[in-house]
Order: sequence, then structure tokens, then C-alpha cells
Amino acid sequence: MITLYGMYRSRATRNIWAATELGLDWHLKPVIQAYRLEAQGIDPAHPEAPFNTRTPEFLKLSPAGAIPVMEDAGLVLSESLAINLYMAKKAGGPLAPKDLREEAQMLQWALYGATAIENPALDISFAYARGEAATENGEAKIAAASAQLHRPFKALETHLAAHSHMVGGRFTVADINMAEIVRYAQAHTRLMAQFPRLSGWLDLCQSRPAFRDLMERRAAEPA
Ligand SMILES: N[C@@H](CCC(=O)N[C@@H](CS)C(=O)NCC(=O)O)C(=O)O
Repeated sequence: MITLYGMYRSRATRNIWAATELGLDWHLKPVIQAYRLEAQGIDPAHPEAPFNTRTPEFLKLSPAGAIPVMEDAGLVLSESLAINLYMAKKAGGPLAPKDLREEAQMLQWALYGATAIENPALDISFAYARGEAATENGEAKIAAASAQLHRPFKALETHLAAHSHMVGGRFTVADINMAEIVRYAQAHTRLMAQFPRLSGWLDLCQSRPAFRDLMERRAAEPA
């Protein structure tokens, strides 16, 4: 059985979504981010603190002290996007790359998402989640992040004008990886409205039952 270490309120969502779609046998081992404990006034190093990203036992799995981590028959893997590509290849089927070319395209999009989109999209997500979006500081952060996202979102818009999905003309793990990165910017509806094909593709991905179930569980997890 695959063990996913993480929380619903973390990048583990992309692995939970993929593992569910792939029909893999998996379970979640809760590991909370140390900074979230600190925000609640709990010392992550306290012996009675919940299992967290700075717990020595967890640091043996992830020297970076970051979730998610996947463990499968002795293989310990970090980096959520790599975990998804591994799980897809393990499970096979339509969500997985069917050949070397598709695998290369899936890697291309995963790397593009991680390097060109994720950080500015996260700035937007944090600004909204922390209730800063309507403040002067928040607006400035969102404007700077939007400016950075314009080029990669245009690239995705162009790709989606000619293709129904990220890779292979069908829903794959490449869509899950990119959709979970783009989701961080989704609260900024003025930005998303400039990219109708990207927005339509994201809506389609998010209409899947596995995603909806995931979001319900995420909402039920204490913030
Ligand atoms: N590139 C990594 C990023 C992992 C990461 O930064 N995870 C955050 C939560 S989403 C974390 O564990 N932070 C722990 C901390 O800062 O204490 C991935 O995609 O897996």
C-alpha cells in the first residue's frame, strides 16, 4: 500500500487526487506543517506536538522537512509532481503516459508549472487566504504576481486553443499537476477571466468527482 504523508491543506492534494483517480491502494499519514503549529502557538519540537514537518522521524523521510512524501515498498519520494508521475506509471491506464514522448511532455509541463507558475500563483493564494486581497499591500502583491503569470498563462491559453488537455488529448496526470498549480491563482477572477480557455479547462478538471471529494475533505480539515 502507498503511504502519502501530508495534509489536505498542502500540496498533498495533488497526490491524493491522482492516487484516487488512478485507483491505487493508498492511505494518508497526517503530517502537519511546522509553521501551522507555530501559528497556533504550539512548539513543533514539543514532545506532545502532533507529528509535523520538523519531527525527527519525519526528517528522516524528508531532509527538507516538507510534505508531501510518498512511501511505496521501500521507495521514499518527495516532490509532489514527481510523486504523481511515479504513481501514474505504476498504475498505468489512460492517466499515465502511453510512451516516452508523452512522458517527456508530462515532464515538460510539470517543470513549467513548478518553475514559471507555482510561486506567483501561491502569492495570490496566500493574499486571498490571509484576507489581504483588499488591502493596499495585498493588491500590490496580487498585481505583481499577476504580471508574472501573464506570460505563462498566455502560453497555456495558446496550448489549450489547439489541445483539449495538457497531453495526449485526454485527461491525464499532467492535467492534475497543472490544474493544482493553476488553482492557487483561481481566486483572482479578474486574472482568470483574461484566459477563457485556461479557465474552461480548469473547470473541467475540477468537475471530476475525485477532485470534488478532495475539496470537501480539505474544507473539513481545520485551517
Ligand atoms: N516542491 C515541493 C514543495 C513542498 C512544500 O514546500 N511543502 C510545504 C507544504 S505545501 C511544506 O511542507 N512546508 C513545511 C514547512 O515550511 O514547515 C513539492 O511540490 O512537493
